Amino acid sequence: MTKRFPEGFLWGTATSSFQVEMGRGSPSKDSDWWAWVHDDENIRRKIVSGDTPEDGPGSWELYEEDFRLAKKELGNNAIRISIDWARIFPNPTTGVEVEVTRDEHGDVSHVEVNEGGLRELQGLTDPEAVEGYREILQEAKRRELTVMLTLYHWPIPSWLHDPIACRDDVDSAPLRGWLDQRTIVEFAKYTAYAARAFGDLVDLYATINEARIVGQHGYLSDPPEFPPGLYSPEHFMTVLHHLSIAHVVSYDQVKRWDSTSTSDLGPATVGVVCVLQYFDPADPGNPRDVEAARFVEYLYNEWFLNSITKGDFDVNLDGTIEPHEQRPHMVRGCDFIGVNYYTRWLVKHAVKGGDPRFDYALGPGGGELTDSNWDVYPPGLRHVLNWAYDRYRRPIYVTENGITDSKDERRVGYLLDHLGQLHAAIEDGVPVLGYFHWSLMDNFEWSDGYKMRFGLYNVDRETKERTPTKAVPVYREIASSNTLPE
Ligand code: PNW
Repeated sequence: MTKRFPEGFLWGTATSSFQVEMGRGSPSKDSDWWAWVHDDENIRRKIVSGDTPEDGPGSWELYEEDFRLAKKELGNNAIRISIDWARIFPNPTTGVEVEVTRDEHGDVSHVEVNEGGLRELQGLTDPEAVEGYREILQEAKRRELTVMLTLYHWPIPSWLHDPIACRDDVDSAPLRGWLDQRTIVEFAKYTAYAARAFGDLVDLYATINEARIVGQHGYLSDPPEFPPGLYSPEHFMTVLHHLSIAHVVSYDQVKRWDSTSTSDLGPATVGVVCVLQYFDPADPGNPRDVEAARFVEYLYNEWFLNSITKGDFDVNLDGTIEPHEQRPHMVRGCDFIGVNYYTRWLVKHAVKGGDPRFDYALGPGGGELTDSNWDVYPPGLRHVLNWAYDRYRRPIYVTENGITDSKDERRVGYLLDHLGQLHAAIEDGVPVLGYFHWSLMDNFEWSDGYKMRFGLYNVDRETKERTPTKAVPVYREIASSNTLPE
């Protein structure tokens, strides 16, 4: 039977600014991620690959070509991109006065940005960056692509985070990024400004991309991987908690400062993007593995969504919400959940020597492995979609899903199998409204650099030429017919 998708289903691809923009035009150098991937010691210790984003696909200038591919070659009706906070505000916004409300726990609970503040912020932007993003977004609209804009897809300005100083001695580092609630206040200013400056061109906003990965790979990774390369359950929890608050305050800003409607989706639809994974115990017969897998699922898939949708801030991670952990005042909204799904992980008990609940290690599942050693497990997508809808009752977009496949042998199968599972989830009753494949083209895969090729199009590092992989005609057929082949 032909599998048809609901009318109006969004078909797209996803990218992020730091991963695709550079390579043509002015680079964005004033971020923690820039510092991290250029740091000699990180390169020497192989924490990062040594590849750098200035060799990227160059979308800062080649965006017209990208959107042409998306619309004409892939038959897509949507696109997910991000804007780079550090490019827009290379200099501090800390001097702009706003009213900050804190709750009885001392946490930021609201940031009030006024018209005067927005004018001041405007004066602090890099005008070339703002103009550049307006042109990019205008081009997407001209191509009649529904735009999902991610506000935070990982780099933060250098004036808020010195990841090298934090790596070397986090306690004495002055610029501590998401460990510090000052970053939340500045994020509120940036998102208020972005909603005002770009709102007439944006259909859907994602406040934050994968809070958990920012925490896990930055603060719970051994060996180090993402900035600032620490292993500390305590810092991990602080960062997750602060990213929850960052969602909350930025949700307020976008709702307040973007009142224009660009499509029949209505003004300012604001959600969040989470990576949800399928976790299994490495040995289902070993109670410690079973317990570890349960804890990891709670911590990695559930904690953040519970905080922003229910106000459940389970600070002590015991799975029950005591009165001081109930924070209904933090529930502002989350209009959709963006689900990034790639793989399944096996969880094994492994002693780390700190908080015993964090005594675990993750390994790939038992299926065939991709270039990144991630296991291909399509049923996990149907599982996490049902899981997210059962718990949170929000419309869902699959905001990322894709495979590293340098030989171009398995992307077609990966795509078809995952879309089959997505369709099954819709038949289960899950309101999935769109699918964004990661990624439109090969790009800068963070600490792994260019070796990991997620693109539907391969990119030549020198000429920037985009060459289709075998999945391009397949995805075009699906997107333009809104059906999955038999
Ligand atoms: C996502 N994991 O990150 C990001 O949103 C993208 O920027 C990135 O390029 C893409 O997925 C591919 O990695 C992830 O360890 C990073 O399971 C790590 C994991 C998952 C997603």
